Amino acid sequence: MRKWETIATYSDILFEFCEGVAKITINRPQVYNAFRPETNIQMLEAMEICRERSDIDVVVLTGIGNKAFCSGGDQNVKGVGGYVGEDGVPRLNVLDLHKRIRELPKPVIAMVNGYAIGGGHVLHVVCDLTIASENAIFGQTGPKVGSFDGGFGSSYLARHVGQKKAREIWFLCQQYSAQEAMEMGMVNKVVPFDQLEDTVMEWCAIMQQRSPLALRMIKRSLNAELDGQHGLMQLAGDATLMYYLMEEAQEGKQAFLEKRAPNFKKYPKFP
Ligand code: 1HA
Repeated sequence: MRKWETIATYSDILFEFCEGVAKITINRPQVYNAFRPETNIQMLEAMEICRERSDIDVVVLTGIGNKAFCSGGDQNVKGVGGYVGEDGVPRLNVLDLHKRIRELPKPVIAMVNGYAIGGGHVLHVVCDLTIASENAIFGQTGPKVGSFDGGFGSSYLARHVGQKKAREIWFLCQQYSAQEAMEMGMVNKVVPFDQLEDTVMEWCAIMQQRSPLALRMIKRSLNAELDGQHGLMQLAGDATLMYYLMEEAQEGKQAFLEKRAPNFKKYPKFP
């Protein structure tokens, strides 16, 4: 039996840790795990903790129960200009979460346990990997309910399934089985519901044996191809990080502090 320890307690999510894996579970079963602004604020905070804690190798995003991963924005609080939080302010702050998932220098797996619909579908799309249970159902609803996500929810989706299929998904707003979603290329693996978490944890354990810096650079590189200057900035930031780990960079700082000219000649130049 796997023992999940609570990392922090929130009203809308569970945030737990086990064997180097952090699990963020949307915990709003009464609305099929739809999110409201507070849900996103809490997920953003949890993601920041995942970034900072070096004992967290992989992050898993899921929904509570066996009905829904996430059904998108909570239609009960959809106001004019966004989803209205307890502070009365309308927000579209799930977009901040998309950026955070992509920027996290660690793999993020969507563990899709039921409906991934609307903004909930976009959430699995932005994760690095998606493992779904056989009962999972995928689809967009925007044009049916008065919304659209022209960001990662469409352009990145098209990278997974191709332009024609992405247009079909958005224009028709139909639902797709887990098997269909896998055949389209937006799901990595489909398993029976009772094997979902075990499979996700097996994939996490495999990635935990890989070089974390190599995984980080691969994630950054795959993002950079699509994310323009922002993606290049993230990749370049990690190049700087690696340079700082080298003696050659230390020599520059050391020479400055010792008020002498730096001697960079002693370091190898590769062809
Ligand atoms: O497009 C964006 C954004 C774009 C740009 C920037 C930011 C964005 C942020 C968000 C979004 C969006 O997410 S738009 C799309 C919003 N979501 C939806 O349109 C999905 C609405 N839900 C459904 O289509 C269906 O409920 C379902 C396909 C997920 C499940 O259908 P089913 O099995 O028939 O169950 P159903 O009875 O409809 O739902 C179960 C319960 O969950 C219902 O509550 P109950 O009557 O039992 O009290 C239902 O009202 C509730 N529920 C489901 N989804 C939502 C919801 N309540 C509020 N909001 C929901 N999204």
